[in-house]
Amino acid sequence: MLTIYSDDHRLHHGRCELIDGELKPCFEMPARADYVLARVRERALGEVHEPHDFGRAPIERVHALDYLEFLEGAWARWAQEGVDGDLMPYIFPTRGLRAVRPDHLHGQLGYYSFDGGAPITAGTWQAIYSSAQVALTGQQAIADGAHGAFALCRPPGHHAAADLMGGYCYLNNVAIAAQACLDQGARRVAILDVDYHHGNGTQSIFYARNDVLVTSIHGDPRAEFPFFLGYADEEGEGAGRGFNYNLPLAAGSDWTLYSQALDSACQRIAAYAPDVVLVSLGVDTFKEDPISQFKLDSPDYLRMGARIAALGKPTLFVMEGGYAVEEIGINAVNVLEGFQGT
Ligand code: OKP
Ligand code: ZN
Repeated sequence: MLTIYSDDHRLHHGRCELIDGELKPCFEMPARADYVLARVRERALGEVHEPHDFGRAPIERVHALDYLEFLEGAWARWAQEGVDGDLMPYIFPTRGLRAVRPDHLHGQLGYYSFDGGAPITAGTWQAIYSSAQVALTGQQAIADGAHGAFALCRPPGHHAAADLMGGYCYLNNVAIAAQACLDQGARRVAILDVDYHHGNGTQSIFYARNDVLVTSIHGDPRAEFPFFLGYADEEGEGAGRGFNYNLPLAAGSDWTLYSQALDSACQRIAAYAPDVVLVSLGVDTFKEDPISQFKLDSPDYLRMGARIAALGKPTLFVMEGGYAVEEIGINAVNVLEGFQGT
């Protein structure tokens, strides 16, 4: 299977995130992609290609122009203020405040964020732009006839909405790839999000649409980030009613429980009869993931890949989460090898 990878991910290296009242090193770090790429090579999964540059147009199909302009220009504005730290929001237009777009950098930062977990650094724009191009290049491989491809995206994307960053995400790579499939003639696209966290951004982007089925298995938002979306009763709206399928699971869920949810998601996807399947591949469901509460073990990821393969559809895997454990390489590549049956 072809892997798409860009070294540009290194240009995004946030210094810290707020954890338990302390600023600690970001879990979403460059080493994550290194682990995964090293495992791709160790297992000789296939060729590793640089992304093509498809420009901004396919990104603009998903994200608001003002949001993109803000992301691209934020660091230069911040640097003018002569401050040393990463750019992080500290106020948000929540209940009782107005969702206006102020002039001040920090007002706009809060306007375009849903949490404080997506720091902007000097290289963030280039890294997120390239991460989206990685997804688009994987999409092109599928459109050109590959049965499977792996977009080794970093930063991840599934929490990013049309004009909101958060949860380590800025541009929604899988949504950008899904839209590109449609723009090139696909009629129905299915997204299967197996990251431990609910993909609130992906859900929100396609919530009122029936040309993208969004299915997600994740930690129950009553007890897990992102808390404010991802419940089972969110089924889509308007034309999109019935085209969003959430499968929240309790903390401590192991493969026995997980595989039942995966079966349900795959049955829903099969009934949709999509032209293509896009997998938001987070491996933070691993039992030793430092920020997550599921109990999947490494061999379970082979089974996950095999179950996805049983759909029999062209499939693009888009890297999402999985944190600070060397096993993220083993687990991510196990899904791909399970898919290939190798
Ligand atoms: C991104 B992805 C703060 C914890 C915040 C954010 C998790 C983002 C996960 N103490 N956690 O879905 O893997
Ligand atoms: Zn996650």
